Amino acid sequence: VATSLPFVAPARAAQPGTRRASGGLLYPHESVTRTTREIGGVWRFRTDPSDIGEREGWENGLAQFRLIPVPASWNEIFDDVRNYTGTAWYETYLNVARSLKGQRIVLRFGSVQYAAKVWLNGKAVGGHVGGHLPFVIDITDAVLFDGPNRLTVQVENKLLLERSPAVPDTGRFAMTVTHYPQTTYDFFPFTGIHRPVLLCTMPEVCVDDITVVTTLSGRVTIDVATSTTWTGKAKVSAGGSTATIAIRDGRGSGSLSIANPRLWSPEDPHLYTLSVRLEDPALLDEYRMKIGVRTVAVDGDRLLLNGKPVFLRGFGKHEDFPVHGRGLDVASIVRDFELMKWLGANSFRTSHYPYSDEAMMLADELGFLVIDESSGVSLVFADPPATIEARRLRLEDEMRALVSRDKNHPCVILWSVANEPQTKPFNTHNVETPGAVEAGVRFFKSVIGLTRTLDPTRPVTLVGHDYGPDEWLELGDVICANKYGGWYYLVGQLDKARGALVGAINDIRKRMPGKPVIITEFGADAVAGMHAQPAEMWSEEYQSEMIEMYIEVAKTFPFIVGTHPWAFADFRTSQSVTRVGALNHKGVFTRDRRPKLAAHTLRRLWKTAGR
Ligand code: GCB
Repeated sequence: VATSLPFVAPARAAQPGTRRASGGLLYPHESVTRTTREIGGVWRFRTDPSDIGEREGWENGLAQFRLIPVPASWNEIFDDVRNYTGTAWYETYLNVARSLKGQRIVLRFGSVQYAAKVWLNGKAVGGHVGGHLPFVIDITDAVLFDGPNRLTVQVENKLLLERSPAVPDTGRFAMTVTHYPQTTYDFFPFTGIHRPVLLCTMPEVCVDDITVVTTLSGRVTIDVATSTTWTGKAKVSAGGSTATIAIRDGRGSGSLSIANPRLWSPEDPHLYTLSVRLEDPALLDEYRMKIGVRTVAVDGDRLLLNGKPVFLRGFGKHEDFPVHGRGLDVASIVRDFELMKWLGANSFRTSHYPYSDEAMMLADELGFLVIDESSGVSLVFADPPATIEARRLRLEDEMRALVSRDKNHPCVILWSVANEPQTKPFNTHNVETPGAVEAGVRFFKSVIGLTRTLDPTRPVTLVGHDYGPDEWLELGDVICANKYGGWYYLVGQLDKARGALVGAINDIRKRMPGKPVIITEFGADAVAGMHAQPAEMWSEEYQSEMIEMYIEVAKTFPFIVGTHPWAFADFRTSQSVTRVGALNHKGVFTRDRRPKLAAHTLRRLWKTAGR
């Protein structure tokens, strides 16, 4: 499949030695020196299935279009593009106030799935490849102050082998296609501008990146990078404590001490406001963000928050909402957190890709512990070495961006670099590929090693099958395993599944001793309203009994530090013979967030026993 190459064409040439490309993906909070405005609402939209738009100059104005909401997935909005993941164009017009002249002006896209090219007034200003994480484009020199600016975004989401998530080449996969659209992962390949597009202004010399590390005594270490190779002083303050950090050539480090800190935890998610002010001596820039004082560590087979063992009750989720698709829906996110609180959950995993800034900020505020996962899903180590290598480079880039964006969130307690990597091709589940295990070991050693270097303060994991391979699972600090006995095997036999589960857990322990274990997935599909006595597959009773059984068994093993039923809510996936209504029905809530029997069961278990 032909695809256009990514390009990054900065509108403003970097001034050698003074200005550097924005490395930080910090959320662009407003302050007395900064503004942030959402360029949302209804945009113009046109599909480009034959990729003729660039040749025809669609960046100079869309001749034909229909109207589309931003953010949202186009697949949930228009029937004719329900399964379309190719190229499409978005266009909107914006005015920029003259009073902002002299400021640095950037566009920050929260997530465009999958590749984006951006024009302002017909001029290429930048682009990005990879969904789920933000990118920033400097448009200072491209903005017009005397009339509307035309903003054009080309979005393209071809399902390709080397992308993340990866889709196997159709030649190999077509023989056994069971999913339409063709994906090997079990969620719908939603497409569009999925998160807010922000127009942000800030002073030319401004805070570009901050890294905060806290200790239990209240010491807050702060690394600051500025947008230019500036030398001067940064005043930092939080929790009534202040300090001055010397910035030399755009970088500086220092610390402050918060006396008697109120530690961040699910029970008391206390946040302090950190302010970083660049002064010359007049105020140049102020950046403010919320921080939590807390530590996380793995000690033997325990997971520690603030030095005390913690148990994760929660879910694997999806960013998947009726009508919005994967598009940001703040009301639904707040509702989801409310429902998780109602159940007594204290955590979730961002399966199977990084979630929105907005979700992460709410998790900080509401005290959810987050396993922050990359989009490394469907990694197959039977693929050609060149493909595997391309994926490694891509995933490492993603981890750099993910850590850059999320490193200061107290909610993030564990990085997950992948979900269920495979040794075998998807269409030949019984064929072992020689060298696949070793290829995976090299791959994960590299990705996990890099992640530990990027963030030495948090443990790292990869989420695998309980059957391994062990060589991969044991590379992480925590063993995360997904288990489906009683559903995909031992079909309909909960009694046997219980015995198998006990055996499997003992086995994991024997094979990979001394590490904490989280069961990151288990569950059964239940079509809401389907009932059976005795419990049978697809009924609410079967799902409820299965989830209760897994939780009861897991409780008896002290080295299990978390159980995450799969999934929080039903979610869209490709059409297949196993997915009724193109939905995965393993949600304990329906897609429109009505509780199934299992939700009430979880509430009883989690509210009373706490595990
Ligand atoms: C898994 C995957 C998840 C699927 C789930 C299922 O192991 O990690 O993405 O949705 O199984 O329901 O089959």
